[in-house]
Amino acid sequence: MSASRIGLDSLRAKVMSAEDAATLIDPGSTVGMSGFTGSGYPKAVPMALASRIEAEHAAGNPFRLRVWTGASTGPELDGALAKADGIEFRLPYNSDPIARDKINRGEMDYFDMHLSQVAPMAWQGFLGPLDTAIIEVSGIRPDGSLIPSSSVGNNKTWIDRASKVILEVNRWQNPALEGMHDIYYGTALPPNRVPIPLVRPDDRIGEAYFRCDPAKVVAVVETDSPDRNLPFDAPGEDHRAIAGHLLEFFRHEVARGRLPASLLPLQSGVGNIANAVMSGLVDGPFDNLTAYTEVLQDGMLELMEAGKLLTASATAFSLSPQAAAALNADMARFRDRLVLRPQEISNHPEVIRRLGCIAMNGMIEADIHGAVNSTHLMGSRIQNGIGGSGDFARNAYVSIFMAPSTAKGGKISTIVPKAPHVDHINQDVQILVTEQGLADLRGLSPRQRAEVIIENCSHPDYRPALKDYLARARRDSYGQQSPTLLNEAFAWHQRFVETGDMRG
Ligand code: 0RQ
Repeated sequence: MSASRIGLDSLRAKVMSAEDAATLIDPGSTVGMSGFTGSGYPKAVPMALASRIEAEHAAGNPFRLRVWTGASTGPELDGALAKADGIEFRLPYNSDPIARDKINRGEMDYFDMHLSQVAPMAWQGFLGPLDTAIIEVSGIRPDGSLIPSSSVGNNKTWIDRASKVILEVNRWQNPALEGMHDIYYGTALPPNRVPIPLVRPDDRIGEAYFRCDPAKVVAVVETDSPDRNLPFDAPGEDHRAIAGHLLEFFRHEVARGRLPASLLPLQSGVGNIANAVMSGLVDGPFDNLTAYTEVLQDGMLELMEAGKLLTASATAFSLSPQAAAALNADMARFRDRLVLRPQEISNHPEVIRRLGCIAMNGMIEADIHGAVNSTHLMGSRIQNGIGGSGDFARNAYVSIFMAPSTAKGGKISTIVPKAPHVDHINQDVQILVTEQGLADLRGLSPRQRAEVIIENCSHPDYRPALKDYLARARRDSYGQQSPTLLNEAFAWHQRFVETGDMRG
């Protein structure tokens, strides 16, 4: 690789192999990694670290780490370290299957937290000291400042808080990313906090680079490795139906004067439904859209290409290989319309509330009173984590959750009598959407909500049983604010655990 990506001589002198850099990390230490939904994560040092950990374990030496990230990363990080049994504790969001398995077997502790709260909690000292930051960047400037790569996440905080810093300079990242980032250095601890001066999604309030004291950098590793860009499935019939209901809802809200014709800044979760909604907007009647969100997926770039989306702010890209190639080929044109920020700002409750975001997130299940579970299967097994869904849901102008009405080939209803795990209380859930229809829960009591959710959102295979449950709960429940039959509330989940099917 050309040396031009490392513009500071004193850091060029610290270039070494990933294997040598991995020896600088002590067993039991806390490591803050870059990376957010498969982009911008370090790709070489974690793999070398995993090999070292395996060798230490083979020699009978314990070696496990506490790992902090932005959100999910890639198989070369979470997968490799979890496989080596090298992670004893992890935060804040994981979607790696090997790590998920370890967590669900009780072999790894996982602190699942709101993404906006990670950096403040680290600064407040609530998470303990941070020993080493391992950060992917796309370049080092002559003054030692760092050009971020395809995600920002918590990198600013890890670089500031860590005792030592290891940099991976990834030549695969497009040099034209330079200038797209907005790194805000104005946050503080109470009682010294001031308003975040961001009033439009595309406002730039910070700097294009990370500040970094070169004296803290103990190693620089050069890489040329792609982000883990996975293709999206083509939207299925259910996904298209959900998108259709949502677009109809937006039309209705605009017609009633409750949303402007260009809507409000969109936040869209990860996954196929979110992508299908974005694709639906391409053909929809809404123009001059904006996005204030966490990750930029293919659908957002399509909307931009179609001239519908003016600007978008996020903390990371999460693109298919085709979309990444299209972006890379045309980065200069996109650069002025895209902003990547630290996740404490992309997900900041104050900013989300001020902008009036339209939050659209996936869910595992909702109960008939409108509480939503985004994280746990059958009440106990983690799927991914709450991610940014809570940051956005509570503070949005409209908070929408969506899922197909059944999972696992119809053996699971995603509308249930009671959610055995709740991430979003009913006050944070305003709209529920399945392929069956949309339930507008704003202004409804729990008793009214139950009727609308069952009628509009549940699958016909489960609707009679839900109606029967509700009728009996209205007759026999201890109270009538949120009618519940305690001895039956989780019976469907129990049946699934025992028989593999919620249906009786
Ligand atoms: O299982 O993988 O074994 O087939 O859960 O479900 O249908 O693929 O849905 O990819 O949209 O994910 C809530 C997990 C939905 C996601 C969740 C099973 C199902 C499948 C995945 P398999 P799908 P999606 C900003 C917003 C939290 C974070 C968030 C998520 C697997 O949206 O992680 O919102 N959200 N962040 O079969 C048992 C049920 C089930 C079920 C689905 N009721 N019971 N299993 N499944 N429903 C972005 C970030 O924060 C980064």
